[in-house]
Amino acid sequence: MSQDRPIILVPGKMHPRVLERMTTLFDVRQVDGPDASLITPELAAGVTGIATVNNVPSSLMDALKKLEIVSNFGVGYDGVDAGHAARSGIVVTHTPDVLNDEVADTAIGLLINTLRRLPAAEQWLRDGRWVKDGPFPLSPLSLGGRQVGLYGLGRIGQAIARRLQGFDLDIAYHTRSRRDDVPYAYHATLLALAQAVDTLIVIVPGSAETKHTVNADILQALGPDGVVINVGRGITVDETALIAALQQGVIAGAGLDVFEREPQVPEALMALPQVSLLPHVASASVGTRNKMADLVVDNLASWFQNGKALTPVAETPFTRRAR
Ligand code: NAP
Ligand code: 8YV
Repeated sequence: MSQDRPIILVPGKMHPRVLERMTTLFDVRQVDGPDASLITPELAAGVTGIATVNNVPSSLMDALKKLEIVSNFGVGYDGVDAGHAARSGIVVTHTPDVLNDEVADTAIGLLINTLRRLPAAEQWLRDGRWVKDGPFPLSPLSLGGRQVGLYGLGRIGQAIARRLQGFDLDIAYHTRSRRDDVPYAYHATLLALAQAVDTLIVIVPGSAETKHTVNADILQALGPDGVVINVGRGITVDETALIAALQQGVIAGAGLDVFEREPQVPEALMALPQVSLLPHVASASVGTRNKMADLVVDNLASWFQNGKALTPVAETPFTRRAR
């Protein structure tokens, strides 16, 4: 083991560019998962940083006596116990902004796919049904004239809203704090937003506060033309209530990139033709994932070289000296 290089633990899978770049800067150690029982005495005494894909429980932090920094691959860090990190003087970093455009573009694509059933139309063509059976059935829904509500209007929510403006759609939003820098209608509650719109785009973080907030009442409020698009976190939408609402025609459709128990997707959702499903790919282009990978490594490098993380999460704003 090198005495000079910080020891960075990778507990589980990691983007290859992160591993490749880290190898030139750090002493990199890999274990199968974020399990404290996998930590040897040597790791416990030596590891000062972690690179993770959104999975570091407090037990792993506690097992690493010299841990200073957790660098998360992803802007959402609901799988990292940032509260515990803050109390323990450990900085947590994430990858904001570099993925805004990719995720916003995917949200718009998923919205249109859901409304116009374009994946099913392509499958119709590929299956030879255009030749055999004639034109694909008309889509019951379209984008024009929709009232769109954004649940979340942060970095990505605003990028989605800017794109929606290009479609001449009415845009409203719900967040805890009203923004004074946007022209969209604000609703102080999610229910008020759902009553005012027919299309709800979910782009809030997954948290105890947002868990299952898109529930039966919210779906009822969206109404029979209602469509839910979720590109935030699966936990925010009550999947059981969503399936029931779709089966019973309480709402008209849903487009989901994220799920409650990934990679498991309920059979009942897959059986519904008015649903468009993606395997958590909103940021998943080579270029955007490379930018995220670089930010994971740059945060670690900046912390150990300059004592300051580039993009710490709000809970852990401290520098290396003041922690
Ligand atoms: P952000 O800039 O922090 O924005 C979060 C927004 O959610 C803010 O407008 C915030 O406003 C609002 N919010 C947070 N908690 C809320 C609550 N309890 N009730 C109502 N509004 C709430 O985050 P971002 O960069 O836009 O990313 C948002 C999330 O998208 C990430 O945390 C991640 O989970 C998800 N994401 C998913 C993918 C994917 O691959 N599908 C990719 C990237 C990100 P207030 O603080 O004023 O409430
Ligand atoms: C993740 C995401 O990076 O950034 C987020 O919050 O959800 C994605 O971009 C992806 O889940 C990593 O595999």
